[in-house]
Amino acid sequence: MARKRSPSALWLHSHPSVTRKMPVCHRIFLLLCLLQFSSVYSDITDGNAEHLKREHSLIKPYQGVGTSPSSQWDFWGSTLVTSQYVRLTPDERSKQGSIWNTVPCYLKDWEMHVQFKVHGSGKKNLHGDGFAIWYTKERLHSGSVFGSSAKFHGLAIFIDTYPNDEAPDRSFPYISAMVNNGSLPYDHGKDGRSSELGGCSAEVRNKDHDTYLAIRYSKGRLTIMVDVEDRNDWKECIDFGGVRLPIGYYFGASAATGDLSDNHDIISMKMYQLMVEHTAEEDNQDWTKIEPSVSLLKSPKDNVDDPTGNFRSTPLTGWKVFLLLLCALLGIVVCAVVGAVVFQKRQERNKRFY
Ligand SMILES: [Ca+2]
Repeated sequence: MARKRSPSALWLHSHPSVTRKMPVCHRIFLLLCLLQFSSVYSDITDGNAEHLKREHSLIKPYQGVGTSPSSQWDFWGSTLVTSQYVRLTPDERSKQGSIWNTVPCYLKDWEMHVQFKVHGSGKKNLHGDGFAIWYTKERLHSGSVFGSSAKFHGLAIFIDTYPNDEAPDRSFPYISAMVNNGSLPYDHGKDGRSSELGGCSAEVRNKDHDTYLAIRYSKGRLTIMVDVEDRNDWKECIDFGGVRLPIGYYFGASAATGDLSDNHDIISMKMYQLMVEHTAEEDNQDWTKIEPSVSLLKSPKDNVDDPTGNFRSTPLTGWKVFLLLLCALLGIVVCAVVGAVVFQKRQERNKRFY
């Protein structure tokens, strides 16, 4: 029953009601089974082990949320925090709201699981606009992109429920990702199509069951998965290599309504650290100074055999320099030998003429 591509610990965290009802011996058995699964899972994912980071997580009953200096999350605009959900916007026109982690995230490899609920009275396409999950330099900046700032630095995941651009090849709701260094505009009229990394359609509205989104960032690879069909199964939405994001940015969520509206509720945001080994070279970089960017030289599929796509442009390592020098030296030797032979033959020819 464990969620596909989700480790055992996460599953226990996200389904506490299941374990609560079990006798102790069954719980131990389940834990052992899941630990076994976890070790298999670890093998699949290069030894990753996940840990919940509470300082970056938003969990019921949201005790760390508020305006006090010690709070780990604060909020803005129409956001309403209850004991059961964080409502970014109500099902009313022209609302904007957001919630932001006050603690900057210094994890190099992470996975964020978001449980959300988008619901409202609007039928067919008469609802909007959607919500966004952010990992950005800026926090609590109101703006025109799903209730947050348009000129952001970092990563945005948009869960866009309203098709502004009535393109026939795309069905809504549509989930997309965008990486920005503050210079790219988000084109609402085109639903951000020109600046997106990729995306997928997902039926996320008015579901009776729980709906989830997972964002994984590890070694320059951004993967977004959705679980909205009540199958306890992650479905891949976006998988993109060559994504560079710094550490020290903030997680947040925001939503907006316009002429059309919806309730945009966040039930939880759970942040897990991924235990991934980095090379000494990667570790020696100043990760706070990385500029958010995406290498578009390779398609995501090409990056499969190169998990360190993030560091493709780093300086050459020692053995690569040695190989290059060796090649250069061999080239010089070959040229010298050929030159000598040609010179000698010419000399012989000249001697014959005299
Ligand atoms: Ca839209």
